[in-house]
Amino acid sequence: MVAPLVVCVEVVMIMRYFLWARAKSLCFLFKWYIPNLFTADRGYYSVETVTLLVALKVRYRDRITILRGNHESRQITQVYGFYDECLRKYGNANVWKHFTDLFDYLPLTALIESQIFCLHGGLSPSLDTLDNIRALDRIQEVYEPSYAWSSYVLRSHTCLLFHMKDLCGDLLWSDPDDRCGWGISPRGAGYTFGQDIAAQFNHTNGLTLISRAHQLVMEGYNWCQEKNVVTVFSAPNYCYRCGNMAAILEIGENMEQNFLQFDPAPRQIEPDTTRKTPDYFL
Ligand SMILES: [Mn+2]
Repeated sequence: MVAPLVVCVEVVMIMRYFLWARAKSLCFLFKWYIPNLFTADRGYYSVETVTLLVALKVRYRDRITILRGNHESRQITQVYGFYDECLRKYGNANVWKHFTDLFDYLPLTALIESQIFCLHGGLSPSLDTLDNIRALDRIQEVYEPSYAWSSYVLRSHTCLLFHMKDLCGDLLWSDPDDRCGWGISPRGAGYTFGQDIAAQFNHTNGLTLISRAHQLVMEGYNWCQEKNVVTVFSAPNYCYRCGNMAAILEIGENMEQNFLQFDPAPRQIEPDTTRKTPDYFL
């Protein structure tokens, strides 16, 4: 990726409040636009959001990069709303099937000017270098949390297929943590990694920053691990009730970083749905 560009994450509801109105100018104002990554779940308009993003990708394929997130899988979308929404709006699961097939082809990571490493979740103890990540066979379903525990045990000695699946999943599920080193993630998938891990990864790969999503942050963005990692979250008032601000990250021509924060648009009439908001908030 070449700067200038915009990094935008977790746009589950952004289309309704922001992207829909601003998409055209975003596309034209900035050379690249990176949803990093949208979550195709948990909004009333997930199918419209993902349709718009894919349409924009088709129209401006060199200017938009869409990365895969932990919700872009068959299992997770069946739990958190995307499957039900497709069924409700189209009367069958075809649209859901086509989108989830498409998700298998989304890249897991992106690199801006060889300096900023973008991905949804975080690092993996088995992937020390960018070349390790490039070598992954990523075109496949990624694991879901319940599976991850068993695969954690299996990882050391069983088949390569499981191993690959796990490594792709780590990139979508892991989180930074205050504790040093690697830790078991409370999510039941991926790992937690400390500042020492992030600093070492950045040093080894000649990076200045890891830009990731995956965790709600009240200001829309949050620096951590001595500025080795930034979390960017672009869905205001997440799940229609978290009260958080959202942010996107502009990267200028000289790699200068500027966060743009925004609130949700005023609520209009909610669609007629009885969908229950899931407990899972991360
Ligand atoms: Mn996530």
